[in-house]
Amino acid sequence: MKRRKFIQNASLTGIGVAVGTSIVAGNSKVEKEKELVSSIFKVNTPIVLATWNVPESTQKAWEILENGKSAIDAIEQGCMVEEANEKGQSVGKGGLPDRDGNVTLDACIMNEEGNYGAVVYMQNIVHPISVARKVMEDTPHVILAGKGAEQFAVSVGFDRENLLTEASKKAWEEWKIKSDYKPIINIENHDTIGMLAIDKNGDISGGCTTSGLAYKMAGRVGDSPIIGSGLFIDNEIGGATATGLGEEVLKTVGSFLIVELMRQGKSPQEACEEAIQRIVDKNSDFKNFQVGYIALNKKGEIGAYSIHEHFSYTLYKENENKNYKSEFYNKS
Ligand code: SD4
Repeated sequence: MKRRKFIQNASLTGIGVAVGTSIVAGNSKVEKEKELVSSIFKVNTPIVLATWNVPESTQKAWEILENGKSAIDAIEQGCMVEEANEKGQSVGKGGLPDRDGNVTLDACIMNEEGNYGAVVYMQNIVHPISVARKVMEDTPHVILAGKGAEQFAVSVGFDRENLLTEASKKAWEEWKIKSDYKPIINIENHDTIGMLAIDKNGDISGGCTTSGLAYKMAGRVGDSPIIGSGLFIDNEIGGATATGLGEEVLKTVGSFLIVELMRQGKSPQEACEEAIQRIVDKNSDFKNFQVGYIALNKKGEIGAYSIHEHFSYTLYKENENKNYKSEFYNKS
């Protein structure tokens, strides 16, 4: 952490510049700053926070962190649990298809160094979060799309698999009878998984993975794999991730907005509320769609807020893995 930033943070917590000055006099300035910051914040790590009711995913991520692994490993493994869960109809295998019956997946991952990788509109691969990590780590690019993403995945060892399950196919066939194309306000307990984690070093990473809106137009890509919209991490500040109608998250660059609001001193909760307010202010029809955000800052504080009721999040902290109802805007 840069000294200027440290002093800003220290004064925010009531520790004056005098403390900052004594650090500079020391020999190992960086180490002393780190020690002091963690003693000030007393962050009880690790922490895992995810959208919706996904206790198996947060459990997996927590186990990885408890074993001393990095937040990025926890994010990948935690998200993979949902991607492989065929009952979850908005992520990975078993995800609801587009209007032509094709399951197309979007995912991204971002680490504590600000590196990011994503796949968009990818078919036939169960774990887009892992392919996104490979894009981040093994290519000079940040986003691969469609056939190219699939080819890359196969080239690095992923198997092709049909992602349309019997249940999803049946749901699609029933949908085709009316072909009613409206964004659905999610009132289930399960959806796109966005996950944020702090590891034992205090580093933050995040990921987001989805099959996107059910029965979308072919080629449609949502917010989930787009940096700053579905996910954003700044290891000096914190992270945020989104679920809901991706078009509205994209137009307001929601996750980046939340992280920037936290940088200005807002709590994760205040930042999530302001990001939802931006969407509501710009849309007189906000009653017809849902957006939900979660956020986590460097101090281990969390926030969650949505337009409508029934958004929830799962928090694994201090040995407790629990699902909570989110606060929401529309009380009418
Ligand atoms: C999308 N944001 O593709 C995703 C879908 C989602 O709850 O999160 N649904 O727009």
